[in-house]
Amino acid sequence: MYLLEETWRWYGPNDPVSLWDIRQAGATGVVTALHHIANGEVWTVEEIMKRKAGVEAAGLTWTIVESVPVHEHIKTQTGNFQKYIEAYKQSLRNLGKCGIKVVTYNFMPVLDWTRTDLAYTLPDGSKALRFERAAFMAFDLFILKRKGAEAEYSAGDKAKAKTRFNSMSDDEKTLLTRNIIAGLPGAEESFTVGQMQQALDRYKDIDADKLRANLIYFLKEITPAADEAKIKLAIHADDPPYPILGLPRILSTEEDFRKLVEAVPSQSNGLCLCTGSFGVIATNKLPEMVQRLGSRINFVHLRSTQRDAEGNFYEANHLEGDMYSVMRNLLELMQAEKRSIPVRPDHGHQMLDDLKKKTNPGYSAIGRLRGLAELRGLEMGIAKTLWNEKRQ
Ligand code: DNO
Repeated sequence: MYLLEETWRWYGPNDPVSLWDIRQAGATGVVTALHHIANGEVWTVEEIMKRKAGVEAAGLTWTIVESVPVHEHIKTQTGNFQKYIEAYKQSLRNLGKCGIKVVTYNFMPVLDWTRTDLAYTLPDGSKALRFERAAFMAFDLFILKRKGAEAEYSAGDKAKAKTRFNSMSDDEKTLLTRNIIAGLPGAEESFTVGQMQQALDRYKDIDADKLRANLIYFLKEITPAADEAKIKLAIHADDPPYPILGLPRILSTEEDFRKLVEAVPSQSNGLCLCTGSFGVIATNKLPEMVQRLGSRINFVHLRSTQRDAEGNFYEANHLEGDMYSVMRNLLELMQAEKRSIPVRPDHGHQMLDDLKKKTNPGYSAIGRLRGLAELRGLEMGIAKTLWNEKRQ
């Protein structure tokens, strides 16, 4: 029987969560990246092997990278973008030589994932990540004072943003700004307010169609290298999956992903199905996406987002939402395709002893341990019921 490959994201030797912690959580695979290598530089075989040896010394495996960052020049097709594409191909070849099987990446302009609140207290006292639309609009209109922002919001939204802005203390404004632009764990870029406007300006003539065309160009260039290196690519969904700061979005729905596959059918062109990111849009039906996207799913992030009609969301416990059906469909897919699919518990709550520690937002140990344990139990319950199989 094919079961999920349980993995865990690790930020490298500086991560407060150690490889042994990961092993004790019961994961077998580590998902990591060479964060010390500048965006756009080639990952050498030597550096990859060094990291791999470290992971293996703790009895774990490293077959998934999250992420090899895509340089902003590739997304905008400006400057020396072709040089960065060549470097990307070389990194893929080198990763392939070292036994890496999956490379995760994203094509979000300027910012990787975005939240307004990294310590949203839940009724049980644990802390979750949250995106609050009014706070985000307040940042956009009154802190960043983005060019053109005024014209993009309705009068009602502007009023909400103003009220929210006026309710914040100076410290809260500073914290909000830092949460949005200083880069969350794993983010490839980090900005000051001044630099942020410049970064946004680079997209002033790039709409969603143009950004998608640039992504397709990039995929046409790199998929032959990925195929040759036996690497599967896994593009991550936009997070949040709607436009922010006037920037275009191109991977927020199943349809968005289909467009990429139609343009670049190569088998290495695949998806990182992030249930948390896609789950923010009510019309993204996650269990059906598992069934329909099937062989294109190269990696899965499992978490659950609780959204409301305003566009706010927070990260709930892992099993909330319809995680049962997602899990059941993943199990069915794995049996049909005779392969094990790697998953990781995404963004745990900061809880218990971790509340006293400095942790990477979303990536503290205990919350993810809870998430992984619950997901493993759910998987075993379904496997035992439907196939009379259980995890050893
Ligand atoms: C956030 C992560 C993202 C993801 C990248 C993939 O927690 O899911 O940072 O790693 O978008 O390139």
